[in-house]
Amino acid sequence: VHMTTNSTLQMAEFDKEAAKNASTFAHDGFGNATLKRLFKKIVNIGFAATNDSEQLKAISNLEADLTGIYSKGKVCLESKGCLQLEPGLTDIITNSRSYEELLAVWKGWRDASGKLMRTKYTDFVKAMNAAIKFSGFNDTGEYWRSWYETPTFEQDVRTLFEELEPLYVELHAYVRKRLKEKYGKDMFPETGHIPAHLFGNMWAQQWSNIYDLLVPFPGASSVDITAKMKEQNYNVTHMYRVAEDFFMSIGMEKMTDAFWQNSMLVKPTDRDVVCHASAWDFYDENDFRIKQCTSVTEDQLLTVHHEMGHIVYYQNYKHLPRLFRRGANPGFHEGMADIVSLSFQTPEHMKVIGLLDEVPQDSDSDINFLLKMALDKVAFLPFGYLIDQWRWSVFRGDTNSSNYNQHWWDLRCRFQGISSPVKRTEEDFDPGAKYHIPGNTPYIRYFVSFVVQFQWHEALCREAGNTRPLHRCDIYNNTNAGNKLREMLRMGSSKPWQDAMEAITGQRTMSAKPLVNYFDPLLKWLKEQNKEENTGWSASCPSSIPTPSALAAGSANLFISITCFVLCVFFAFFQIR
Ligand code: KAW
Ligand code: ZN
Repeated sequence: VHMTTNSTLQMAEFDKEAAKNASTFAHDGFGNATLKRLFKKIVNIGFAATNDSEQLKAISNLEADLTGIYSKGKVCLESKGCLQLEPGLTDIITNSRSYEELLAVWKGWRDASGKLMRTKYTDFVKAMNAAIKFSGFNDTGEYWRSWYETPTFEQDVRTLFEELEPLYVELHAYVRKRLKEKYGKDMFPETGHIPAHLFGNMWAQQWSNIYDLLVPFPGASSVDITAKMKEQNYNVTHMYRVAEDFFMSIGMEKMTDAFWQNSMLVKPTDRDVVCHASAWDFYDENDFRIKQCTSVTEDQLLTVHHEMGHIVYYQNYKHLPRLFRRGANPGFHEGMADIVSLSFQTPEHMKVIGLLDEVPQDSDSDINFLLKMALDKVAFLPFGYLIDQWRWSVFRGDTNSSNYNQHWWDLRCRFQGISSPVKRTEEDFDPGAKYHIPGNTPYIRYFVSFVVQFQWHEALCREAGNTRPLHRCDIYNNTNAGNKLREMLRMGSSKPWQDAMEAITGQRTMSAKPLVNYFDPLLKWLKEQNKEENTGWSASCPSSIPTPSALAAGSANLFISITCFVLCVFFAFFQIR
């Protein structure tokens, strides 16, 4: 979380002082495991360990500059004037179905954000790597990974990803088939990649906004939540009340008065702010806040639940010493933030809150629903995996400013099976167009979250005595499930995450199985749909890009040919006469 450079330096002074005091104790030999763990955290001060305060200043200033560029970014379009990412550009990417308009916004955002960050980001990496050496880490990536307290962490996430890949590949093939029907085969490279700007999302990370183009059974039930929300005059406050009601129904505390007074729930009109949603703990057991430029859409309603999930974690571990007031690991905080989304989106729950009139019971509607969920939860997996593959490689020095963008697209092509719709070079810096790069927020936590949230959902539904299939389970109103969840939350980071995992699931490891089980009926259906398809894509990016100008050139050629033909016929006619 960003702070002013002055407060960063003051915090570093405090951390250093505390670490110095703590190291006068032989804490490695402490018999009390919790106390020992606390001391370990006191002495592990990250970047603050550097002996060069200029380095810390540089880190803090560069981060402020980078997020500043991101939050000031504007794209000017002939038809719509100048727009910021939220809500203007996001609205177009979400709703436009014009290849060229989408392309203008996609490229425009990258020109207005990432492209301006390249030198600063290079300096940023240098400064962080230099500072973190003082804490005994080889590079910043190694430091970030240490938060997972698992020596095999890199290998573990790779294994999880490989278990999930077959499901993603089937989803990808189905979506590609349907998008070709919509935009024309000509617009797709031969290599099997899908152009990155067609997914209803600026980063192609979640695809549910183009559900309307992909509905498996148009005749069966599916809902347009955004439309329903507008119809029912949802406003921003109501969205937060709906989320609060869910958490309270499973026995969690209500939001504090300070939350309602101090949060920033709508975008201010008088200044540029960082609109990317976040949740803040002010460490006084009462002042918790959300910062979000909330608008009335389905995506935003889910983000409201996500951010409030972070707050509920804060509320449950507020009794612990400050250094234990964290997630069991960063993936756990994000998992907690998303756990409710699995119940909330079920047709059963949509009916309860009045966003759906009738709960469908037929299998066609079930496939519709599972596809919608997969467009968020499965489509995200390679994206969630690859962001820090890129960053770890940068921190390690395997990737540097001469191949930043090249390596980025290598990963995007290889893992997501998507390709850039226009030529990219090392003048561009496309990683910077995603908030977490300038914001310096690690990303593997979201991959971990998307795996563990299904493990927890399965365990909580068992606790709730659910008898429906996993994807139709809603833990709303179930305090047994809530109590189980609380057992984990209230541990904060006072125990290794394996203990927290055990408290809720009875197991001590991450597992891809619950996610795979959840989507099993959909996987069968997708395989059937893809029987005639060449699933998959080449490992490397396409070497040439089909572009609208090629298409325009194509139609220009056609125009010339037709004109020539007409003229020829015309002259031939006169010749004959
Ligand atoms: C996502 C996207 C859409 C729908 C659901 C989703 N679930 C997860 C994602 C991915 C990711 C994204 O948008 O790419 N989600 C977010 O970035 C949500 C923002 C956040 O809540 O995770 C926020 C990010 C952040 C971190 C630090 C400073 C500023 C923003 N994280 C937190 O607020 C937070 C709170 C407590 C502990 C740790 C992080
Ligand atoms: Zn989050």
